[in-house]
Amino acid sequence: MTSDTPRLGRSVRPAVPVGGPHRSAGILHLGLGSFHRAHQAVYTAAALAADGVDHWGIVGVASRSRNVVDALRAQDMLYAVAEISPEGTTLSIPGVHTDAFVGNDDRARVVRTIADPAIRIVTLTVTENGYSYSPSTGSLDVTDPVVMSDLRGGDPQSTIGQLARGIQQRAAASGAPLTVLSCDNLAANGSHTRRLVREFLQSLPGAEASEALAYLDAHVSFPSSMVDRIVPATTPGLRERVSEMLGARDDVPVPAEPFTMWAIEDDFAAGRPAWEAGGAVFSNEVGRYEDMKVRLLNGTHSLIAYLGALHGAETIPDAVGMDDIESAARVVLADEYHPSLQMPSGVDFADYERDLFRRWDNSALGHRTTQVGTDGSVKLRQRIPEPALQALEGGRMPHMIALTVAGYLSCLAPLPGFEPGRFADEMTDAARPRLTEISASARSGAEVAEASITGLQLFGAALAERDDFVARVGELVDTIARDGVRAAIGESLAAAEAQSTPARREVSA
Ligand code: CS2
Repeated sequence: MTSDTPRLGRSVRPAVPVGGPHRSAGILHLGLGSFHRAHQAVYTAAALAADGVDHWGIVGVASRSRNVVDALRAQDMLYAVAEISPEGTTLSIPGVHTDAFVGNDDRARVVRTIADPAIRIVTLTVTENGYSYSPSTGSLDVTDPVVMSDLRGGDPQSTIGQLARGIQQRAAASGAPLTVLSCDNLAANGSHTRRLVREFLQSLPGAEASEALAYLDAHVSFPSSMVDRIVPATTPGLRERVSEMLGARDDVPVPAEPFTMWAIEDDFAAGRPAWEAGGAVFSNEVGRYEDMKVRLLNGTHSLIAYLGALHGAETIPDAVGMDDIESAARVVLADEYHPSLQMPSGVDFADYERDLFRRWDNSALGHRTTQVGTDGSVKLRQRIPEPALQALEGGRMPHMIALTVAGYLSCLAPLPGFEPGRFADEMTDAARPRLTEISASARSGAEVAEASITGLQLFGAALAERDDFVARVGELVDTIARDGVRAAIGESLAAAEAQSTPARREVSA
């Protein structure tokens, strides 16, 4: 790229075809991060190209950061998606966004846009962290200062507050039907979002919200969806490479793996784009898709990330390339996550597993262990409690899930004297300050496990009561600090093997 390379825009002709332009926006998207731009935007581009109807452009809202918004505006709302595999990189430019703004800078506009009858779908990728719910109860966290302030009035800052206030305004103005579509890795993300918005409205004083509640129940649908595509963070190197390939400067390209999947409940109150044109599956088994993905992919991903970081692995392919981590990943996936779920009809476990290992092996993608390990307190809350509890109730210790939690705690709440390394140090997490406090005074793994799993109920109330699980995690935290992560993996694999029934051992032999 040279200094006279033109900026990407509709008047320059980049080396790949450009979608759109689309003028009307039927969709408001909250959470203009990389995932949305490499997933939903790509499906929307395929839908619009297939049916040629121009009423589903997307207005994107970034919660705080100006970077993406400013760059998109300077590039006529265009950016490239770089599909990266060891075989090479291919680019596409979805071109489906009609506008973008920063929600925190104009909170009233977020509410107003949700109320605008021209908007018929509000989609969300605000991360597991963005739903303002209490991990121990699953209900709206009314003790969160942001939620408290949003409930008092004024322009709301939380996503749930914005949805509730927007729905309230919409009910009072047009009363036009609306769909709210969560695209985050939360189990039952549709009904979960509905519940939180309802709880917000119900917490308003007096009869302020009764009209909105009636409207919500009658005219707003909350389909669940399962989203899947590995999207690492954008690096300066990628910017340079994409700009060279395009012959135009793109400041905000997004990298993504070739694989992509979207399963959606077909419950749209006011129509939808033909996302199936991009390969989306409309299904009444979305719950099964979600459990499959959140446990098999995300749950195992967490194990790979924490053990990998402790092993000094910078990327997921580096981590899963280590024999003992690969074995641990295979055991957690097949013996602890798989038995906890029912696969969706037509999806074969062996094929899905094979695909996962191929995807994690994609060394060209540069997906970092730090990125997957970030926000573990909210992510693990979605991934581990159900399968762990099911195993425990069946009389089996989920050794590899316990090892995942021990890995997480060793990264975020290391015992005094234990150095988890820089990839762990770089993981950010809302629970970090509380975990740091715990680790500062802890004398044993048991104390760390007890204070976090039982005391903070980091993984919900039910797991907090499983003393056997808490004790096992504590032992593994000690082993990691004393003998290293290799020893803990070896010990866990041996314990898992010893626990498997003779029949099972015969089958796998
Ligand atoms: C990952 C996910 O960061 C994480 O926790 O497990 O972001 C994962 O890459 C995506 O869910 C894949 O669809």
